[in-house]
Amino acid sequence: MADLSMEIAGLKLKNPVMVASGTFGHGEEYSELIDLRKLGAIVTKSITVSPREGNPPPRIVETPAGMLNSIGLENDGLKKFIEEHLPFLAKFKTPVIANIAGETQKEFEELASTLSKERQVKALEVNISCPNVEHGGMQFGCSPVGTEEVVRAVRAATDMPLIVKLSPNVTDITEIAKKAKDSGADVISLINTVMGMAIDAETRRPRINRIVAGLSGPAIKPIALRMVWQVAQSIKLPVIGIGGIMNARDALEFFIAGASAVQIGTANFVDTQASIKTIEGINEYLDRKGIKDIKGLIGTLNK
Ligand code: RRO
Repeated sequence: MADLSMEIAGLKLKNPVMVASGTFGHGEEYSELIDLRKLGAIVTKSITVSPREGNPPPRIVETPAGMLNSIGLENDGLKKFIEEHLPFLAKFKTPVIANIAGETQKEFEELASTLSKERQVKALEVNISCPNVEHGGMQFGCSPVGTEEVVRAVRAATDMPLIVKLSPNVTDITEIAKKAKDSGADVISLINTVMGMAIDAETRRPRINRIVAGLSGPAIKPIALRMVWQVAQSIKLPVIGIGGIMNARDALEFFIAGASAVQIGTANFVDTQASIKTIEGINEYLDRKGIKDIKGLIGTLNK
């Protein structure tokens, strides 16, 4: 078997396959369906300082080759995460990456400094790319100034590996990635969802209550792959590839494009075993190709 272990900015992973934020809750439900110990890391649903109910329904709809969501950051808040969800996740010894979302710079600081004190949290993923909220989210991640503001604040509040998750809803992704790096990011993860919408022609009503929502799934994979490649070419930071990865073959494309790890998101809703099958499929491919270490595949696009 090939070596799948990976170290990204000090974050040690037994394999480079994570489950993506927002598609795995805090692992409780999935723990009955898959062996969480086999995962490279678990990225939590975004955590906010206060609990949030999220947006009114309907807030999820299936689309050709994907889905739209407008959850609106529903979560139990920071306190409950630390008191209830984190102790549960800690039992599995799989690294926990806490995804954090603030409406303001101050909230990001509070989330980062509080979670940094938790031994079980091994890294932070800074969500500056949620498309479904009035304040914060994508507003930060779609401007170099907003990106700098948040990343600097979080960097000052933590020594943990800092992953910054970018939005694809920008003209030049490399400009935002560079700004995140210069502001203190250790790792860039991309992409969050692509803004989209769906209409029911019979009723002429939007299929999602908030009308505009975030598109994920296979439909966005070529966009994600292109952006991962561009960012990996333009800055010297590890990149985590996210966007429509359904199986090992998709994941391998991201490694070849320059990703050091991948996250499985929407695929979890289609097949609860998708992440485990992806790990197995990567192993099979490496063995078949005679590649002894996954690191030997990263950024090896034949042009
Ligand atoms: O909760 C959401 O609506 C949501 C978030 Br925080 C995000 O980062 N990306 C997304 O598609 N939905």
